[in-house]
Amino acid sequence: MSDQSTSSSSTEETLANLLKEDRRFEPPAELAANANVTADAYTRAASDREGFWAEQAERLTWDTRWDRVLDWDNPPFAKWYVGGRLNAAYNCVDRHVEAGRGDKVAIHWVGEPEGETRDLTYADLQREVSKAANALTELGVGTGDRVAIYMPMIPEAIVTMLACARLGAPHTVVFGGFSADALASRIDDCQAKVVVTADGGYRRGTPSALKPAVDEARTKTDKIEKVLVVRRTGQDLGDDGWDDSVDVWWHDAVDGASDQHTPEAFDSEHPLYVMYTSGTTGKPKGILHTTGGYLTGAAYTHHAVFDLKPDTDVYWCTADIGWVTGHSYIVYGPLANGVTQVLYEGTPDSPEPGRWWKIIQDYKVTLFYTAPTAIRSFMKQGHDVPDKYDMSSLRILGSVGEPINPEAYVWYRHVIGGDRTPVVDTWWQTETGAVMISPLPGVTAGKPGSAMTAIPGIEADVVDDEGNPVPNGSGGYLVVTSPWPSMLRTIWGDDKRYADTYWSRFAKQGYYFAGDGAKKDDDGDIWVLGRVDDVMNVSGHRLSTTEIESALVSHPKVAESAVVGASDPDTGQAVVAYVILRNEAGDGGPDIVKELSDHVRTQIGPIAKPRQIMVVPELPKTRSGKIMRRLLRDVAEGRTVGDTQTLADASIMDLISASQATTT
Ligand code: 6R9
Repeated sequence: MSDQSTSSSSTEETLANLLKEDRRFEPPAELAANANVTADAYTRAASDREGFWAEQAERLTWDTRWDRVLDWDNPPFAKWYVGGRLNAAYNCVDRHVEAGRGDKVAIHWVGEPEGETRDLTYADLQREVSKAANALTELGVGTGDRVAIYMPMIPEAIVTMLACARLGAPHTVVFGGFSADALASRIDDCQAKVVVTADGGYRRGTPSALKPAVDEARTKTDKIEKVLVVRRTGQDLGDDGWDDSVDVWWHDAVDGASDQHTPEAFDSEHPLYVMYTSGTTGKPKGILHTTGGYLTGAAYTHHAVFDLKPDTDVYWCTADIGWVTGHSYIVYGPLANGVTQVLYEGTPDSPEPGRWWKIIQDYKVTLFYTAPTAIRSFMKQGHDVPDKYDMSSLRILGSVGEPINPEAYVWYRHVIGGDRTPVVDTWWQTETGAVMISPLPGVTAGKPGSAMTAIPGIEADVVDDEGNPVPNGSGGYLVVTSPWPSMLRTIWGDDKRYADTYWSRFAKQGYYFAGDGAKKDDDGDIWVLGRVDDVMNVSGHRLSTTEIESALVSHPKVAESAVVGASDPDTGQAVVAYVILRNEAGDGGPDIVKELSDHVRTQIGPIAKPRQIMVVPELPKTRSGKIMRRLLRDVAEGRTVGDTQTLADASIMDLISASQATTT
């Protein structure tokens, strides 16, 4: 157990450490010699960006070609491939069958219970997607209708997403770990009329129910007309667990449906999906992606960043389809590129710690994409476990979701990649739709901890408060300086919030503000430092402080709360909550911490559960009443409390620091 993950207690320290980092990893010669994308792509894209993106769109099969690459006449509302028409599902499935690759495996599905596997070829996928599209039509889903998907990692989840895309019915996938409340609010916001779910899924060896959360969501929103249910675990749904007027079994509706379905071509700007993500205010934002530009971005980046060779590579992305990474890099990018990929249902260490490495060995995975939080948890187990497996098939490793610490990067490359494999640290967001900043595996000499530079076709920079580019060696805000095909088009139903959130900060320059802080090193390479707003990143998942605060305040004993993200060696950041109890609640009782923690769990989901809850007498506020989270973060991370000058009452921090010892 010599390998240890490192975490620094403050941004300053992190920066200082990062800048001492001088290890470099050159691309392997053979990879460089055969790379899909070479260094000249940067200059080609910079000299004619729209021409470059027109070339990338040729990766797709269009029913009608576009007549204009980009319409940016009314910023920040973009239209890409104007006039073009295509069907996303046709591009991900049918065209591969038509090209004679119907027998190629699209998905090697691995269930969590050992020995339970299923392979789907592209021809299988075409039949399944057609059947599901026909069944959804029967249930009343038409073009433009929204469908919510709340499913475990089973092939039917991908089939449903593609069936929706085939019908032009935007899907909204809600992570299976989210609660009934979170599900209901998302369904309400985008007015989804059909929900596709399963009785449950396997987590750590036991069936974990999903359907009851949909039933509960139906008591909180009246939008749901039909619920289509896959029988996955066969668990008992209970006496009240089925409503014949609403619930329909997948095996009744889909299995018997016709496997013939003609895909219709939709406008390039037709909505493809809405994905909810945390914002700085309480309500999650429904990020809207459309068809032509998004699919172009997903397919191109998957080809470029993973150097994908569809005839020989076996790809595996461990993300859940409930997050954007699952959308762009399990479903749309890889399938548009005709890849063979692994889809794994369960937890990384079930039933044994080496489960992932065994899957890599068994399926001879060549391209592997995961998150720093997973890498850090494996580091803790040491290298003995992965050392037992033959992972010599691997040729490129990817990382996404949060900054990867240099030690985790080096461990990943060394222990998992046998020192052969480039590590691509890919920076992007739900909003960007596809990878924006990343090394190119055949071009870039990687620096552990740096996402390096914007990929060809993308223009990003680090700017100061005024929007001026910072010189090398300085930090600032990460911005994207020109529109890109897979950019979000708006926030569902709220154009104003879209413009305000992303485009008002640097309105003068017309830059997209990502909400992340970053640093340019002496070579001009980019090091992403994390969020500058009140959004936390826990295990690579974005959570808003306000959302958790609202959940806490909805508890009858809580008067006020403040939530901060504190650095955590395992999860990157962890949720730390400070609460003031209502007078009538007294000291809250002996179980107050557990009570509140369970409350957050049911309101939002287990992922939002605070690591620590502190009952405090007061919260640090400025004279204008703004909570000074910076000071609370100091306490949570065990630092000396910083500058308290602007506090209305400076003695409050002593009270809070004293409370810490008693209530964690
Ligand atoms: C794809 C995804 C986006 C936020 C983003 C940033 C953080 C993602 C990163 C990274 C440093 C990387 N982030 N990748 N930070 N290095 N390689 O994660 O989307 O869930 O929307 O989160 O995640 O803070 O702003 P999303």
